[in-house]
Amino acid sequence: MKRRTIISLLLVLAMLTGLFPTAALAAGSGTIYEGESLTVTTTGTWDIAGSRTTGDAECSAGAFYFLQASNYGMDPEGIENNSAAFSLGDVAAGTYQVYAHTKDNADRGIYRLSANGTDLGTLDMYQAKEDYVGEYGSYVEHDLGTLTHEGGELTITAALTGQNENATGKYGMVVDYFRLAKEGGEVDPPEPEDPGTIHMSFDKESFTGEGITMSDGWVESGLSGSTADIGSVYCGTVGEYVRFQPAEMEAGWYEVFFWNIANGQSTMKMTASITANGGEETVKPAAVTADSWTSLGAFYFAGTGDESLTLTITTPGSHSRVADVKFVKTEDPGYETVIWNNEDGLFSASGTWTDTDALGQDGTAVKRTEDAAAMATWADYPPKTGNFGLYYWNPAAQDGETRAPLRFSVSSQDGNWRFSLDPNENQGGWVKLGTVAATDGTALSITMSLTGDGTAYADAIKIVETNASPDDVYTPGAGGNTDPAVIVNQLGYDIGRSKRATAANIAGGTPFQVINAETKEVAYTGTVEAAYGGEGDSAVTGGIIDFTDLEPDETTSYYITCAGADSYVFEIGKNLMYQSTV
Ligand SMILES: [Ca+2]
Ligand SMILES: [Ca+2]
Repeated sequence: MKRRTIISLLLVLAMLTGLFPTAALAAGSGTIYEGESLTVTTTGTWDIAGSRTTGDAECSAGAFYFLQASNYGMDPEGIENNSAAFSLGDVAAGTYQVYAHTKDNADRGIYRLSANGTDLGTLDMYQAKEDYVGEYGSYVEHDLGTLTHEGGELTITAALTGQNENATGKYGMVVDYFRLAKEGGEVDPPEPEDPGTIHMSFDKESFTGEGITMSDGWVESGLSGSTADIGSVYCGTVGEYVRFQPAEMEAGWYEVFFWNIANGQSTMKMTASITANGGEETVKPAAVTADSWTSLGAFYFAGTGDESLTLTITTPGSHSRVADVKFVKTEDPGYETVIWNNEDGLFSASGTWTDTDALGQDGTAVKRTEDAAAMATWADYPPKTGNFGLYYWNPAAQDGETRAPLRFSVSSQDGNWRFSLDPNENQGGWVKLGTVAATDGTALSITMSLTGDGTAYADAIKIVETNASPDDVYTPGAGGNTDPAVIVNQLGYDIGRSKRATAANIAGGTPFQVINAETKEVAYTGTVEAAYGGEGDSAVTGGIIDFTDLEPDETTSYYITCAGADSYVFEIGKNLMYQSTV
C-alpha cells in the first residue's frame, strides 16, 4: 500500500501543477438527465422531434429524444434556425463537467451546444457505417467541457450548424441523456441512509472492508463505488467471487442492492447468490449501462448470522467489477404462497399407495408407498405469472425406515426442471426443491418418482413467489445427448391460452408441424424460436415451439413433429386442467 500512497501523492502534485486535467471524475458519476424525460422546445422544421423507446442495451432507461430533419423544405441558408432547447429544471450552483450521451450514425448533424447562453462547443455526431457498434449506430458519451452555473433553471440548447461531408442530410440528433458531474471530487452528496440500511464497502486505500471476503483473482481498481471514497475490485475469471456478510442483521425483509459499475459494458457476467433464512437464492441481475444501484429484489433474512450476498463471475469475457452493496430494510412484499395438498383435487397418484395419519404439513394424512414404480403428481394453475420456489413437505421418519431417493420432474409453459432429493435428511419440515417459472392460466405440474429402494411419502408442495431467477431448465440434451427432442406439457393445453413446447437440440428457424393424432392431418405449422438468441452464441441448443394460435373447436389430440423428432401425444381442450385433475 505504501507504493500506492506515493503514486497518489505524485498524482495530486501533478494535478496541482497542471500536468493533468483536474476533471478526473469517476466514470458515470453525477446526475443523469434522461433526454426523453426533459421538456424540449424546438424551432425550425423537423420531420421528427420527440421521445422514442428502444431495445438498445446501451440506451439508458430504454428511451431517448430524437430529432431529425430532411433537406426537403429546409432552407440551407437558414439552417441555424433549427434548434432544440432541453430544459433540465433547477440545477444547484456549482462547476460541472457536462456530458451528452448520444446515439451517433451517418444520419446525424453538427450542432453547437450552449447552456444558459454559455458556449459548450460544436458536436459532430456523424459516424461512418463501418464504425457502428450496434445495428444502427453507436452510443457515445461526448465530453462538452466545464460549465459554471449560478443555480436555478438550466437549459441546454443544441443549434444545427450543418453536417459532416459524408452525412446523409437528415441532420439527426439522438440524446439519450445529459450528465452533469460536479467538479472537485464532490461527486454525489451521500444520501442519508435509513437506520435499517446496512451499507458494506471497500475502503479505497486498503481495498478491504468489514465482512467482505473474496477469492484470490481480484485486482484493485481505480474506479469508485457509489461515492468517491469507496473502492472497487475487478476480475474476469469464471468462479471468482466476492462475499459480503453483514454483522448483526436484524430479522426482517431487506431489499438487496449492489453498485453496478458499467464501465462501458453492456452485459452482466455475474450471478448473485443470497443466503437468507437457511436457504440460498440466486439472481441473475440485468445489465446496466450507467453506474447505478441495481436491486436484486427483496428477501427475508432470519437474523441468524449466516446471511450473505455473494457475487460470482459465471460468464467468461471481459472484467466484472464489484464495489459496495446495500441491504435496505423493507416491508414484507406479500409474496403469494399456495400449498397443494394430497387431499386436494389437483393431486393424482399411480402405483400402490396407503394412507398414513397425521404426518402431513397440516396434521392431515399423507400417502405412503413402497412401490418403486409409484408416482405422485400435483398439477394446477400457478397463483400468478412469475418465478416460484418449490418446497416438498418431508414427513418425519417412521422408526427404522429407509427413504427412497426422490426425483421431482417439473413442467410448465416456461420449461422443464428436474430436482433430486434425499428424504433421509431434513425430515419433518419443508425442503426446497428449486426455483421454476410458470405462467398464469397454464399448467404447472410436479411429478414425484422413486429412484432407489425404500419408502416414499406424498403430502404437500408449497409454491412461493420469489424474485430469484429460475434454475437452469432440464433438456434431454444435457449430459452429452444431442438427439433432437420435442418436449410437450403432457397435461395438455387449454383453448384460449398460450401453448408452448420445448425443442431440445433443435436450432431456431427449424420448421415444425402440429399433427392431428387421429386423422394425421397437419393442423398447424411454424418455426422454432431460438431460446437464447444473439450473435456468436454458439451455445444455442434449444428453442421454443409456439402454437398458441392452434384453437380447435373441441378437445383434440395432437403431436408435434420437428427435425425428425415426434413429441408425445397431448390434448388441446377447454378447461383441460380441471377435467384431468378433478
Ligand atoms: Ca435515455
Ligand atoms: Ca395431506
